[in-house]
Amino acid sequence: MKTLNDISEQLQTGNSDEVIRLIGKALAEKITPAIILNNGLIQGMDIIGKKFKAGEIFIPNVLIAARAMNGGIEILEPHLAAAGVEPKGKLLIGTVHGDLHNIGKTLVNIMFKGAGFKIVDLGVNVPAEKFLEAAKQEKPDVIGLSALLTTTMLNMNTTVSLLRENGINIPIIIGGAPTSAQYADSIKADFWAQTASDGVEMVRDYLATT
Ligand code: B12
Repeated sequence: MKTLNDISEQLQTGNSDEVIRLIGKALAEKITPAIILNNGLIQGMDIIGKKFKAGEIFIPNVLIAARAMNGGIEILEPHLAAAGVEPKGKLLIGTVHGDLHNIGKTLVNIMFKGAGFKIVDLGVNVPAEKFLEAAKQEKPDVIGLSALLTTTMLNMNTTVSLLRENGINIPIIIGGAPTSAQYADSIKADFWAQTASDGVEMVRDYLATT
């Protein structure tokens, strides 16, 4: 549908004003909010994720597309709520204790939000206890841990152990430059993703089969 394609394209170029105008147009054309979200905004963000993964575009492109996505979601949110559209899942995420890097985590949030997830972001330098408390309170579908330092990545181990010892069996995905699939296995995290888009694909596939 033309208006939905236009939304996807304008999102990819980061044209927030056009995205917002086109959402209004789509609503006036009686396209449902869920279709606007899935076939316009999320579709556009999916393409951005794939291009980023392929190295065809870079972080600034992702960030401007994300800004347009956020603007679009803001306009669409009341219509989605009124139509009773449920988020695809909830991601609880944070950068582990001792670590202040947040750019990678922000990209992970953007990609998950783009895939229709609700995000609960605990920020940076997050102690294991805070993850535990939030996991109990928020009951997310997946928990994401980020670390960029070889020293702080050890705190992923502490966090996973504390969550498991306290009976939290929610799937955990870890990521960040020094981490690896082997490391994820060794600390009994459920998933490891090299990039934000890989993470979305893994979690989406996993939740679709449960
Ligand atoms: C920017 C940066 C900083 C900024 C952070 C600003 C911010 N707001 O985030 C500042 C200046 C604060 C900083 C500080 C430090 N930094 Co620094 N920093 C970097 C740098 C240049 C870029 C990191 C980055 O943002 N990359 C871009 C993002 C998009 O990539 P990413 O984080 O890897 O995330 C991607 C994936 O890994 C994945 N991902 C990440 N997290 C997660 C989580 C999940 C769940 C999933 C699924 C995926 C995922 O998805 C992302 C997108 O695909 C790197 C070098 C580098 N090239 O990586 C050094 C680097 C990480 N820093 C380093 C160091 C040593 C430090 C300091 C200790 C320096 C110092 N002596 O003070 C401090 C530590 C501060 C602290 N306690 O955390 C070292 C780490 C070495 C090591 N292996 O331990 C690096 C590698 C530089 C180097 N070569 O020495 N740093």
